[in-house]
Amino acid sequence: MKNIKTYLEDVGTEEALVKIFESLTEAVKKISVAVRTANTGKVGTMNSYGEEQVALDVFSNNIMIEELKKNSMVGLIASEELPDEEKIGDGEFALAFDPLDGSSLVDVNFSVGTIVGVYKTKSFIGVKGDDQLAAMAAVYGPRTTIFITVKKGVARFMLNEEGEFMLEKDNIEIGEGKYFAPGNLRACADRPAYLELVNYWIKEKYTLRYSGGMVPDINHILSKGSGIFAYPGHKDELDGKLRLLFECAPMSLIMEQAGGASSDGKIRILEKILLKLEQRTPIFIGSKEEVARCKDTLK
Ligand code: P6P
Repeated sequence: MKNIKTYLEDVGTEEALVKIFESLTEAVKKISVAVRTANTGKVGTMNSYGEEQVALDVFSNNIMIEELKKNSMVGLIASEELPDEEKIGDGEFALAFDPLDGSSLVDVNFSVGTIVGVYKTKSFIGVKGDDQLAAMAAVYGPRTTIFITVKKGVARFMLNEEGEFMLEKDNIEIGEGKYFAPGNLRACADRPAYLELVNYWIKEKYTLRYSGGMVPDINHILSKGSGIFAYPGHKDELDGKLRLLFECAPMSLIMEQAGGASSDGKIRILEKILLKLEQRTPIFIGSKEEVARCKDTLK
């Protein structure tokens, strides 16, 4: 069984990027412990979206930054929990991350995740998801697993008792199948086309797999090899809720590298140019035919 370092070297990853993943996996291990033990009380602070931060958001963000500061390959970071991008070193790599996506789900003991996109850039403004060199999505569930892509396919690793992430499956392929994760169902109230789409999946007897956590919900698609995750906008939030830089771009790179698709309903998520750090986007991500169905029904 391969660990991450062996896998990355075997697919010909540049040494500097291997070192980046060493820091990321260290951070994920520490966040995994924190999720299981730390308090989830509110800290009375707000992130730049006006969302109250819970102790775990801040704690996970600090863990990530602490690990990345030790890595000479890292230069710029941006976090969903920080108001702006920050230069933390002189390295050539820039990392954008959501350190604990779905943190509000921890106190009901649902699975949550960490999402990271890796770039080489002096600023995130103006980048697009296709510029990413790598992406990672960690899931803190009954097991701690991570999906990784360095744009040579997608592999899944599981944290073992020795604290090592071991390869479970590589060359992950997304086909077609009947799982659906219809987010923002509230939008059905003012978007008849979304109601039509959800009704299609129901009438065709698709299996519902929706937890309210983007990472575990998309992890389900990647692990089962098919399905669709949708989070459309609606009249009060035309661009939906999910962030392009911190959530949608990394997850879309992983999905496309696994042979799936990811769209905002019109264009590929990975083509969208970042105009502001907090930019949100609707997202339809998963099996190619399902993403096409979303685009056709909602256009
Ligand atoms: P809603 C979690 O808060 C999150 O950011 C994503 O992980 C998840 O897909 C989405 O929001 C869920 O949003 O509107 O269903 O609570």
